Amino acid sequence: MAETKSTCCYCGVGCGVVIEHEAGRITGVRGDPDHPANFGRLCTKGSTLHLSASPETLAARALHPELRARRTDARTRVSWDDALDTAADKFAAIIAEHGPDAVAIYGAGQLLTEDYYVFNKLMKGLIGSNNLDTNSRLCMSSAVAGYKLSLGADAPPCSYEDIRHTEALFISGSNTAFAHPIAFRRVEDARKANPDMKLVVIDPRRTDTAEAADLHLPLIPGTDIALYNAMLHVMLWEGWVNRDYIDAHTEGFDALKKIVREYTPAMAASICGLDKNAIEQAAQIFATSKATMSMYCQGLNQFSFGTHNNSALINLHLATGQIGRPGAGPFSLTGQPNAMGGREVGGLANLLSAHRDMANPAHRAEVAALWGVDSVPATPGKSAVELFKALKSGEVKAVWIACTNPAQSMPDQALIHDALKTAEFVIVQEAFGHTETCTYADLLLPATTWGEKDGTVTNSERAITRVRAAVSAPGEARHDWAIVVDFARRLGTRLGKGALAERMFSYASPEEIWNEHRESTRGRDLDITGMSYTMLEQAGPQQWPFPEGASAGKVRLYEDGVYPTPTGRARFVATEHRITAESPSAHYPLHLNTGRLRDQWHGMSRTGLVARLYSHESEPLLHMHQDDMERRRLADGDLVKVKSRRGEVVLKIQQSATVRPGQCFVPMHWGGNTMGGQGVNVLMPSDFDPTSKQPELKHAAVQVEKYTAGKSLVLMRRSEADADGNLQPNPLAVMDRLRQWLPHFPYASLTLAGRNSPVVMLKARGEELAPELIEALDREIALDDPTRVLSYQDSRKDVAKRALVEGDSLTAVRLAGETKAADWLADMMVQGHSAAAVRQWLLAPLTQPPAGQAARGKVICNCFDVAEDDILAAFRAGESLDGLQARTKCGTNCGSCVPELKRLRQSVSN
Ligand SMILES: Nc1nc2c(c(=O)[nH]1)N[C@H]1C(S)=C(S)[C@@H](COP(=O)(O)OP(=O)(O)OC[C@H]3O[C@@H](n4cnc5c(=O)[nH]c(N)nc54)[C@H](O)[C@@H]3O)O[C@H]1N2
Ligand SMILES: Nc1nc2c(c(=O)[nH]1)N[C@H]1C(S)=C(S)[C@@H](COP(=O)(O)OP(=O)(O)OC[C@H]3O[C@@H](n4cnc5c(=O)[nH]c(N)nc54)[C@H](O)[C@@H]3O)O[C@H]1N2
Ligand code: SF4
Ligand SMILES: [Mo]
Repeated sequence: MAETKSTCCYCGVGCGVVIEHEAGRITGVRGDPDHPANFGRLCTKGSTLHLSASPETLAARALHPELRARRTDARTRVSWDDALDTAADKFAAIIAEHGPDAVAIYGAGQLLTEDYYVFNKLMKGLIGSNNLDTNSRLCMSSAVAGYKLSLGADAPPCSYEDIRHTEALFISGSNTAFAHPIAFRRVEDARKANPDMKLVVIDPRRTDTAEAADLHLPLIPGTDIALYNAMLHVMLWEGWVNRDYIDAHTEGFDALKKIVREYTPAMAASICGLDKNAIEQAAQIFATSKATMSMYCQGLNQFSFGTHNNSALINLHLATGQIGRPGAGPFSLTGQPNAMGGREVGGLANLLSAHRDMANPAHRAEVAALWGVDSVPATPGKSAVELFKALKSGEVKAVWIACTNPAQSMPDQALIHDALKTAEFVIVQEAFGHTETCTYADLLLPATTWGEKDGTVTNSERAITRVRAAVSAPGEARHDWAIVVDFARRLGTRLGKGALAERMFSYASPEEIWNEHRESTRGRDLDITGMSYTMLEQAGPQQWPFPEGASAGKVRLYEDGVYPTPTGRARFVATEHRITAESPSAHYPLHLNTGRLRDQWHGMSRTGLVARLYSHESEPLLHMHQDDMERRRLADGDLVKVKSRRGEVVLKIQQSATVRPGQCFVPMHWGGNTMGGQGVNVLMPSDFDPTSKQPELKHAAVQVEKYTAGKSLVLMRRSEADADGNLQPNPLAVMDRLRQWLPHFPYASLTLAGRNSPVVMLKARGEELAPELIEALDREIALDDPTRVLSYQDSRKDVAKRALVEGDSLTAVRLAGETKAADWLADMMVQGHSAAAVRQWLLAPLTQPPAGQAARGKVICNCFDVAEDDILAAFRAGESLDGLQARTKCGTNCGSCVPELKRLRQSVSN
């Protein structure tokens, strides 16, 4: 067995991993004990990375270039030469006829810095347009704009180490326990070491993060600015602001002071739906603790006033001098593993390389000189939402989408699907071939991914880490940077800039690209000229800035109180409360909030391949408060139609104490590949912040009503490992086949269950279930041979069951009509109960699970497979948390479920 050190490809914590591999196959993964982001720890997602690269996942990979000859044709396999020649021909023709702004690139914060760098250089340097945007627009652009507006540069001033030094931690709009779990492990450690440390959580939901807090402020969505302004009001009134700091290091305080005069705690309490005392208490903790730090994420960024959400919070740090010291400062948590790297190379439609300013002619000249071109364009390109609107209107004709899945993740999905249908030419560069966006690819380019790639990423705390390949590329997949370089040379020839393109894209390795990027940072705030690949390999990750001659990177910024603004002073921003793009109305009475699940990553192209990652929340669910459910006569597990002004989805409802009455929550992960319709993002508005252009993905006004139309259908197929350890049938191939049928149903949910012998599960509801439809679906899961299957049918009672028994195992089941026993049956299959145990049930008119038997419920501890029902039963029987952990080991490995275990323990003692 060999080992290769690399970085986790999920969140911006940026944990180091050791990839174990043998004979060209990834066999295991563990945390890198030497990596400063995680010191050996990994969360549920990181610790299952090897399962997302197991042999059967090849069925989900894009392995060969595929091209559609005409818009109406199916794609066929082509050579790389044909693929890239066609792409270059198309781009060149469109540029010749309509100009460089008629093409665009839409990338991602999951590309490596080297990939990003060449994409950016291709668009802004060779093609001569700024139409390069990325999914960071949906993610970090308000944080970027907020930092620049308030502090002068896009640089998070803190480090993870500050968590240990802080006396008061404000977590706002971040469910750190789920979304940055290893950072949250540090918060837990810090509180253990310092029991006086205060944790204040600002989130409309009572998340596991909020549950852990000393003070939780469950504000009405979109009201953060009112809250922070009121906190400043209290600080002024009580004399808690730091006058010396304000005078010495900031500007603009008086204008803000005038505004916050209006924001009395009473006024904010009514805007935010909070208790006035809680606002005063929060202000006191923030201002009077020795070191206050805030960590924040999408709950601030994803609003049409996201930039001011960020600045309003930073205002508090400036007013109290809680910045530039150990344990103090505004720490924006980065979402994706390399959104930071993207920001460094200038990978957005309004940014230039190395934090240069597009509007500044001197900066543009510097970049042009670095790249050896005459000039780079001055007008910002189209940001994400604008880009898809322009594709729809025909203003932009061709788009190259890489490493992101906009047909799932963008708001207003109807617009996105229309845009992709209308576009003249769509290139999708993807590692996995089954995403919603791949459906629209005229040209599909297979890319390598985690475990196969080589380069660097930067995490939330400005630390640059190496990403390394453990195995070679599968099929004909190629590295993202290499595809770009190959394309750029071909395009150059067609644009009559062949020699220039050869010069600009002469790289033979990612290191050569990185060295050029490094040079671009010389003298800038993020100067990394003191680093090298060799250093990163030998000494491990390094934080920027790290200029040539320095002996180490900077742990903390602005310690001297000097800011990268023209005056050297940080700026107070005059922030005012604004209303969300949509307000609840009589017709759409509920606030809809969206966010992350603990064990899934975005559109699930990778986590969705790993059965156990569904066990924490097994299907698309709308979380709603009991009062709102009662008012609508809804019971747990009912189907509901959720409707906004743009679209609707049908999914199951789950009663939840985490949301307040009047609000509901849906995880952002479910797209048209895992549910009926176009996924949850059909509901969300595409209104965006005027400065950051980040859309309001955290809020829509919706109505919710019970959905009863049609008849239910459930299909389940179990897989088992054969003698060689290969799953038969390959569950991912089964899923792929079933996926084709999702559009037939208003309600559908396609998921995996179990662990080592996974079960593919399709739940659906259709207007009518035509016998031909059921027959066709039966065929997909081997239920079509009447001599091999057990059947029971009673059409009067609306019961139809069919099952396949292989050996002693129940391996496939289809229920039509009454499907109440589906979860129990799935459990029986997952746990490998013998077919005999359910034979009698199958062959009788029974529709409910047998008395006393029910589905096992959600799995809390993924490492040791411990379910909620068992945990609650143990607590009710008087077992302590320590006792439970000693007996079942739950929560003792990755620790991701510890906050939830504590919450369950608490719920039983209450
Ligand atoms: N498990 C998992 N982890 C991930 C990811 C993933 O897909 N899965 N994705 C990564 C990425 S790219 C990102 S950007 C991060 C996102 O990380 P987070 O931003 O922490 O995650 P979210 O769940 O999107 O949203 C955070 C919280 O914002 C709250 N919120 C909603 N409205 C408001 C509001 O008006 N004010 C305040 N104060 N809070 C509000 C929501 O209730 C939610 O709990 O996660 C990263 N980590
Ligand atoms: N409602 C709602 N919507 C949201 C959000 C929300 O909170 N609420 N959050 C938003 C945020 S913060 C984000 S970051 C976005 C994320 O949205 P997306 O960017 O669409 O998310 P992913 O599913 O991670 O897409 C990455 C794609 O790249 C592919 N891939 C993986 N590795 C590689 C590689 O090495 N090369 C290439 N070429 N492809 C690769 C993956 O298979 C996957 O399909 O979603 C946004 N959408
Ligand atoms: S916290 Fe989890 S998902 Fe994020 S980098 Fe670490 S292991 Fe990966
Ligand atoms: Mo993100």
